[in-house]
Amino acid sequence: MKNEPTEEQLEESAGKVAQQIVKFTSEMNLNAEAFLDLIQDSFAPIEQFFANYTCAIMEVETKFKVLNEQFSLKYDGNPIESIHSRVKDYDSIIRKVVRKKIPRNLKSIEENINDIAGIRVVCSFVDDIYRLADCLLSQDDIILLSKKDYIKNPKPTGYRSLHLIISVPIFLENEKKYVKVEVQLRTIAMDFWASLEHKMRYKKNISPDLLEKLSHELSDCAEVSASLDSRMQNVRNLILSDSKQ
Ligand code: 0O2
Repeated sequence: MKNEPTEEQLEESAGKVAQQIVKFTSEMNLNAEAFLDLIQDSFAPIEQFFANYTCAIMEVETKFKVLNEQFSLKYDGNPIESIHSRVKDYDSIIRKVVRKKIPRNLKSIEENINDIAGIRVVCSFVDDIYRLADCLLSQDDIILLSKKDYIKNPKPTGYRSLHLIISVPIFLENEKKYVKVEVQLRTIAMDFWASLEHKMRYKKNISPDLLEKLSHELSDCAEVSASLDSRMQNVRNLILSDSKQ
């Protein structure tokens, strides 16, 4: 484990940064106020960058909430159990930039990273996932950029979900801007599996042997949970067809 820096080391680093700032401001002939303005101006595009994704999440979340309300009138109950959203944090973006060897500027990050805005929609039944996805994609302001169906084609790990990368317009003070959002749609059972698997994958100090065994076990659990989804869907279909008679 990396050692935490001591108080003295932190003080020494802070001193060095302060010296650099003094050197920079005197070379550029900046007073303190001009320096603070410069910092603020440099952060403004980054703040706007993150704000755009927050707005896009609000747009898409509202669309799902409207669909949920509408479906509950037409069908039996609400199709959406929960919605979780997040804007990827700065550190995770930087890690992805390094891993994918993406040029380090905002334009390239915007173009190459698709999951800065992420929304996870957890549904009761598999049918609801496809119905909601179809309704969302039929809206005329939504552009579908890519679709990965890990329900029909699960990942080797056993992971199941429907992934959509969409582009959605947000209306800012003086412009309309399209922003990318990753939507993951899954059932409660798929979410249960993915959440636990995600937690365990990041557990450290697991021996390669145990890891191999666990990945088989987890993939098996995913099969069991998919079969549960399919049985619950059948039960629901029987109830629906009975109530139509
Ligand atoms: P986090 O912390 O959830 O955001 P990408 O790496 O995203 O550019 P790719 O391969 O197109 O490229 O992405 P993919 O595989 O379609 O989707 C990635 C996301 O799906 C992951 O995000 C996870 O949220 C989820 N996911 C994919 N495979 C698995 C899996 O085997 N187990 C679990 N638990 N989740 C999975 P991140 O960025 O990895 O993580």
